[in-house]
Amino acid sequence: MVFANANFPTSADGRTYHVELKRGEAANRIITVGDPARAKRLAKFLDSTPPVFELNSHRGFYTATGRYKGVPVSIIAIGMGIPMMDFFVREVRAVVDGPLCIIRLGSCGSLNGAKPGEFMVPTSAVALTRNYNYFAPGAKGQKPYDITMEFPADPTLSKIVTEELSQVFGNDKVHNGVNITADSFYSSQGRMDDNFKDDNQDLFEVIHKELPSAVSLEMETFMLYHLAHCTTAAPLVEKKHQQSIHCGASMMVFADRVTNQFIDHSIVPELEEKAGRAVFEALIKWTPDETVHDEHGSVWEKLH
Ligand code: R1P
Ligand code: URA
Repeated sequence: MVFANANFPTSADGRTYHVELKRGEAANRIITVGDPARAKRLAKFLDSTPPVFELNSHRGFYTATGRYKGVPVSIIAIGMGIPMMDFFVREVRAVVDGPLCIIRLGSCGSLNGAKPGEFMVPTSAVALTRNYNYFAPGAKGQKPYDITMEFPADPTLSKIVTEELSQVFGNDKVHNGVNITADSFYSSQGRMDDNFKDDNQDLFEVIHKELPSAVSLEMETFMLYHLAHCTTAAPLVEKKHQQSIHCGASMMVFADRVTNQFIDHSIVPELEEKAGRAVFEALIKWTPDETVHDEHGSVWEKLH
């Protein structure tokens, strides 16, 4: 395939380089997940008409677009880590007109005593990254890990997601607070690994001291909140410097990092389905205040 424009590679028919979506294949409302199996589980809840559009990109992104209770939505599985969130948000932003509402349904570790099977809805997120310079030959006077400042979720969206999950699972099972997005499942989440020099034995103490309101650890939410904060006007909007991405996140607790308990994976499919329904309900409650992508010629167009 030939891609024009090294700055933002795009194929002749308008597909982006990694996510491979073109205009009319991603809706303004999106649920993003890590695991493609989770995405396929949620895609089953889409209306039967129009038929669900599915696309597997050569770089491992999976998209399903259709309607949920008549409202156009996409589910996009991105895999794991900060760069995958960056690819997804930028490439989808490039092919959708109007504002975007993106809600992540992920998994995480808890720091606040929340048990496996409970939920986090982070009101803000920081990134916690390995300071590579600290580990360089001859390096001195550095800290092994860095923590960024907080970037907020859309407060209205977080409230709706919290309410919808609470209705299904109960108020006491849904937690709000600051999420930490780490650049490793291992070193920068404080997991010990004798095969590497990680110098992370006191990482939880540092977190408790510098960020006492931290409740969860995972690997993508910060980048979603950060890019939403940094986005400029939507392509159809004339005003400049106006954020065009509204974002929120919800994560199932898979690991209790206080007691070291890990989720029994046999309960995950049902948990994901119930949570998925709740997140769909939140997503369709979002009301855009600007024109959304034209349905004419899109994969969610209702052909009569
Ligand atoms: C690690 O196991 C993965 O699980 C979490 C982390 O953020 C990371 O991507 O989220 P997902 O279940 O959405 O992938
Ligand atoms: N995902 C993470 O990134 N960390 C955990 O502990 C569990 C899920």
